[in-house]
Amino acid sequence: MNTKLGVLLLGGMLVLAACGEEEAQPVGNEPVEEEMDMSEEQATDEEAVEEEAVEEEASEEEATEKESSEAQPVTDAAEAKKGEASPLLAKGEMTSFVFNEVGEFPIFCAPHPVMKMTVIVQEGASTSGELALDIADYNFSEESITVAPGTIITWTNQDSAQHNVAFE
Ligand SMILES: [Cu+2]
Repeated sequence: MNTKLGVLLLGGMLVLAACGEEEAQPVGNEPVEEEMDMSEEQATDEEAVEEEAVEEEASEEEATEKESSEAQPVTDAAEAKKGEASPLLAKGEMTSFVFNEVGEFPIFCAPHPVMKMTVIVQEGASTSGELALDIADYNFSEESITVAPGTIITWTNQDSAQHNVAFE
C-alpha cells in the first residue's frame, strides 16, 4: 500500500514538474482557472468583434446625418407616459421624450421631487417639432409648456447634481 501511494505521489509531482510551474499549486484548482481564463478570452474576443461592427454602423449613420443636416436628429426619444422616467443625468447629459398623446403630463425629478413642471399636449399648439429645455439650479427651465402632439422635448442637465425627468 505504502509503495503504491508513494508511486502515485511521485507521479503527481512529476506531472506538476512537467507543467513547468515554479510553485506547486493544488492540482484541483489549476485546470479550473485555466478553463475560466480561456472562456473569458473567447467572450472578450466575441464582444470586441460585435463592438467593432456596431461602431462601424454608427459611424456610417453619423456620416449620412452630417451630409443631410447639421442638427442631430433625436432618434432615441422614449414615449412620454405615466410612470416613465429617464436615467439620472450627469452634468451635460440629456434625455428626450416624444409627446404623442393629447393631455397633461406632470413631470418631476426623482431625486428632488420638489422639482416639477407640466407639459400640456394640445392639437394645434404653436410649439411643435423639437424643443430643448434645461434643468438648471434645481429647476426645470419651464414651469409649464404647451406643445402639439408629436413634439420631442430634450432636457439637458446643466447642474453638477444629478437630475432626471420622471412622469407622475
Ligand atoms: Cu433633481
